Amino acid sequence: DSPYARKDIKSSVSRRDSGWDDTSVYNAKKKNYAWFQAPDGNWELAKIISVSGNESLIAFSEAKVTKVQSDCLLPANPEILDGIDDLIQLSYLSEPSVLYNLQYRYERDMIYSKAGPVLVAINPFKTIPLYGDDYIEAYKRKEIDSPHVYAIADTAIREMVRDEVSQSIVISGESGAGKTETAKIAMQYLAAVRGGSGIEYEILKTNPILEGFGNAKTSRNDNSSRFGKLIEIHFSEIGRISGASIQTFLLEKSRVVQCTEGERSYHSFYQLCAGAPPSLREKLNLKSVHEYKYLQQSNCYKIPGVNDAEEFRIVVEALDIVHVSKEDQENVFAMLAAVLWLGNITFSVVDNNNHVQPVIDEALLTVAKLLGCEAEKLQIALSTQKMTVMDETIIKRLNLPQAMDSRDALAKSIYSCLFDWLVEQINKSLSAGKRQSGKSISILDIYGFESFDVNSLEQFCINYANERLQQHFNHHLFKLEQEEYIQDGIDWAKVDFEDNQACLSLFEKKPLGLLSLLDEETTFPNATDMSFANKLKQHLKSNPCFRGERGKAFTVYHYAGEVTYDTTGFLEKNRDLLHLVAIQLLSSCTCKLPQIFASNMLSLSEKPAAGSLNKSGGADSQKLSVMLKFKGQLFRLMQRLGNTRSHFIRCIKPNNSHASGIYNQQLVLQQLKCCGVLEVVRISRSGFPTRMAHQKFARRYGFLLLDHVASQDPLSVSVAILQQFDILPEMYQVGYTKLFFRTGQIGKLEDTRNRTLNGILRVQSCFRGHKA
Ligand code: AOV
Ligand code: MG
Repeated sequence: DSPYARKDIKSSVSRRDSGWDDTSVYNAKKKNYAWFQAPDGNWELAKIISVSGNESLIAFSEAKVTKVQSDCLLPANPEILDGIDDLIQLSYLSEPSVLYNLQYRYERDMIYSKAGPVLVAINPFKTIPLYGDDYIEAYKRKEIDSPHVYAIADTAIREMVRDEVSQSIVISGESGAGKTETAKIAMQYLAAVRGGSGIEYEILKTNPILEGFGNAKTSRNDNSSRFGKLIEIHFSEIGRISGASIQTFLLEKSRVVQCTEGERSYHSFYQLCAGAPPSLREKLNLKSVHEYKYLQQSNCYKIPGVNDAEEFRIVVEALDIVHVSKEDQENVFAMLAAVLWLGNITFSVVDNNNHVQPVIDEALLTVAKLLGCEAEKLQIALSTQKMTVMDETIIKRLNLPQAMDSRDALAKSIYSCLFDWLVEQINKSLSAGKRQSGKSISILDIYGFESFDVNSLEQFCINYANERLQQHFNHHLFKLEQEEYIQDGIDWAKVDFEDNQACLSLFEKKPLGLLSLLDEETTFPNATDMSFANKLKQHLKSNPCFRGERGKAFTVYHYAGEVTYDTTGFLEKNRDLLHLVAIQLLSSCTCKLPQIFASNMLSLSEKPAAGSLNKSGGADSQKLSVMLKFKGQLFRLMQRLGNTRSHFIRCIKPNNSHASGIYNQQLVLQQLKCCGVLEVVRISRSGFPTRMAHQKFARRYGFLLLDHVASQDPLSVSVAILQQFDILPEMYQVGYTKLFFRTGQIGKLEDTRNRTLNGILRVQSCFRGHKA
């Protein structure tokens, strides 16, 4: 009974541009304020001065008065709703009202808001006083109920204990939106409220390690995570943290050997060079960051406000805490140094066919020493390739570009194996307490949807993952909404929402989906990026989610928008081959880590299909393609999430300059669309999003009743109000505890209430004026 097999969800690939249908075109006569969209796309609040025919005279300020078509205006919400906690409670749901509400809150440092069940978090880019023990305590005791990561974590704990169901907190958003910080804030809450055994301290200390080895400065975030992460926190029978496990996804390997101007490679390299004590420097023959070619190419060595030496100390301390021995720590640093020195290895031409060999110099000798192998073997591994042709092994010599590739491939492999090994060590340490209740809370911090000028295999994988997560999001929220209606005993009218199944099928269909075609082409010896692109166009041209482009490109219509992928390098990246000679080299090393890496790589290798070695044109180590491996990980992830109750946090980046106090409407709007927030609000709108307890409703509007109501019980008063105001039966539902309204209904009541109150006040002040 897979949650992905639901049939009652409308399958559609149409994408609404705005996220709203336009049934609520504004009848300008009735309201004082409305939203007007300026030519630059930004929405502005305007006061309506007069309306004649289809034209309205509106004022933005005393000095700026304009005549516009009335149907260009959208209704503004009554002031009582300014900065309301939950977007769903807005009477008029529209893009401008959502944007305005979030901005209103953001400007007051209320960075968290709800969109129904989803928490929206806007990155403040400054320290705000919303965290720490006092806040944790207040949320724990439910003394505060404004939206917060703490509130989400608290709900997760309560529901886990109450319903004995594992929970998950799924955090998404684009680069720099605040996912990793949000994940840490959630972890802090869990540790503070449910700690006790000490293991929670270890869990928190995994952050500096993972960030040191897996984060880097990019143009969009000084501390950008270059991997996805799921941390599962286990609880004991009595609801205390008993251990944890971490799963990582798709570390960006290419950064180790190349990165663009102004960015940095992984923090770990700079930390080591800046912070290693003299004895270690000597052992590893460590130089300053400026001397390593891999680090030189981006011409960026420092991050403002970050002290790499101090960070090194923090990472070492964290490694101590998760029980990585001093000896192993030294092994880890030796691998970092080996990678840096590998980048400095140069080659010289040795024959008339342009074959090359590494120069025997400080770089080569240091790498050999750090790995624990003979310099000569390293030379061979970097300049030859073994091939099997017709059951015969042939040694092929490499030219300069090939040799440089093999050197870089070795550096990338060592680094990614090191990362995986560290995660494994952390997991060993964290699982010491072994879970007891079998219940857990998982926190997912994974890269959001990406669309750049040039999109490659990395974006292809990331966006595919997001497509899967979006489906989980849709199905989950749909179910939650349904449950709330059923719980309060009201009619459940099916809501219709966009499903991204068609796009997922484009990826996953066998044998003619994007993933299958990619893997098939990857194993063909003579395939090129061009032949791959042509194959896609040939088989998928009639798929509504696909469009072939000129040359080597193709476009996918993702739920979050169109992305054009450039297939250049797709096949090579997907193969991700490390030559057998290199693996053999590592396994022959005397140092511990290279040996472990080699055996891990070999066990990952799949036995090639019969004969495929002959065809593989030099590929001498066949293993699972990057895409296949990722797909497997993703399926296991979705399965795990499927067994939990999910809570969603959508992080939003308010501007691209990492500055506090700047709110760029268009940027926020685009992200709200991408992460499905607008869609959640829209779904709720097609249901009954405004909810008010009978009591509150009776209290708030009861005084407007013209006729006396016999019974004073809240339900009778409520029904009388509904009748007096002619609220149509299809506009509301009466539940056991609450009244459920369609959007806009409370707005009407609220307007009448305000007018009446203003009237009363006027009468009172007249009266007072008279007396005086
Ligand atoms: P990301 O995880 O979403 O990006 P981060 O969590 O690294 O983004 O946040 C980026 C930066 O924003 C942080 O380094 C902080 O300076 C700031 N920030 C985020 N959240 C808060 C907060 N609640 N309070 C104060 N500052 C905050 V990436 O990993 O790049 O996708 O791959
Ligand atoms: Mg991050």
